[in-house]
Amino acid sequence: HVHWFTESLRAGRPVEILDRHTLTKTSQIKPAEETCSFTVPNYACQRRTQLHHHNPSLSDALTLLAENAELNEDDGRAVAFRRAAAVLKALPAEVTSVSQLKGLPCLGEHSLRVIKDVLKDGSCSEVETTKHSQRFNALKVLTGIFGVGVKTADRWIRDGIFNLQQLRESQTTLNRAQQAGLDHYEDLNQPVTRADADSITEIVQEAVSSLFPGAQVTLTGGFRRGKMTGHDVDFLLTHPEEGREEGLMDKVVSWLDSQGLLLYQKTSRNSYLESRDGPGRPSSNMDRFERCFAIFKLSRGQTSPPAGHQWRAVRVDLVVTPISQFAFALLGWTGSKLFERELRRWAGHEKAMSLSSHALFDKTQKRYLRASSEEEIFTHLGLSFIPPSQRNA
Ligand code: DCT
Ligand code: MG
Repeated sequence: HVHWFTESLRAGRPVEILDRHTLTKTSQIKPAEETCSFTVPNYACQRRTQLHHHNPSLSDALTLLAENAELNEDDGRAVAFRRAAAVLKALPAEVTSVSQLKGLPCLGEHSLRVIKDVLKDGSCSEVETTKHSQRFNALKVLTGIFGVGVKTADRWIRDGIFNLQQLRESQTTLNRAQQAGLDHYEDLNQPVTRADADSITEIVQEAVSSLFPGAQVTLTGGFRRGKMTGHDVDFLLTHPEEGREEGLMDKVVSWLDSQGLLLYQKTSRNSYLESRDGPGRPSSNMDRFERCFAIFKLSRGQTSPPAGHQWRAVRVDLVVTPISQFAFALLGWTGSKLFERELRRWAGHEKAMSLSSHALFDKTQKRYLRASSEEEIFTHLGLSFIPPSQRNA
């Protein structure tokens, strides 16, 4: 066919299987060096990003530098690396040469240098040095303790504490969360499996439907995006009748506790009030979110604990939302973190709107835009709907 096609062209014979559109496109293809082989929209929320993509070695290198920047509280640099990694995750094929990246958004000089090194040598010296640095590893171990943030970890390092043993031997006072985090460190740093997430969903579902008939449990976070493992399990609880969700958290947490299922829990009455916290006029909507950070005790039968153990600890987040805010909470809690950040940036910069896990406010019209599904929120934002499995930016 190809032979017949080229011969026909050479002979000036009409080639009927190609329409004019196709011919025009073919004739406009430039040599590989001059053209940008890939095109990608600017914002991660305009792109489809699958869990599995074509450039893991490049995105891993950039993600490690992002992580290091986060651990050193350099937010600007962290976001720049995260955005660069996300662009690579969205490409339809493996990158083999930096020239293919010309014209792509979010790839700064620094990120391009890292990409060039990895393409050339299979690794990047800055990444390797970081990966083996004492500070990076100490920050990772210490912030890996539930309840410990970068500020605390940094203070401990300055006091000469670089690992768990040194922390245990020191006289450092720990709060209740940190003590639980240290007690269950090994378990909490083992990936939570999809099977664990399903067992916990069953437990929470059972508790909710027996205590609050009609109330709904939705698995969010990474598992909703199709991840097979996670660092925790995230749930949204709601009731189809506005206001009926009140009191749900206390009852569910008390029940879980009475069953011996909680190793730790802290519930915060996260009182979001549109009238007070919102960017616009007061509204009649006076709802609040409640959140519970918990550590579940999953027994054998509910999970596969480590050899010789009867149970394992798993981090679980429970969030209660009124039904009027459910779609916003669902969108906000599904992630990924970068996808969420990009949604908010898009809303603010491109649409003069303000998006949160509670609401969407249109600054031009000076009013809240209501939505009862994620699809409606994407429509309000002028974006094509991206399903959860493609929000893995
Ligand atoms: N989230 C966010 N911004 C944050 C923290 C969280 O937008 N600073 C949202 C996005 C994801 C969701 O909350 C749940 O958070 P995590 O559990 O930290 O993320 P995850 O994607 O579920 O990751 P993992 O699979 O490791 O639990
Ligand atoms: Mg999660």
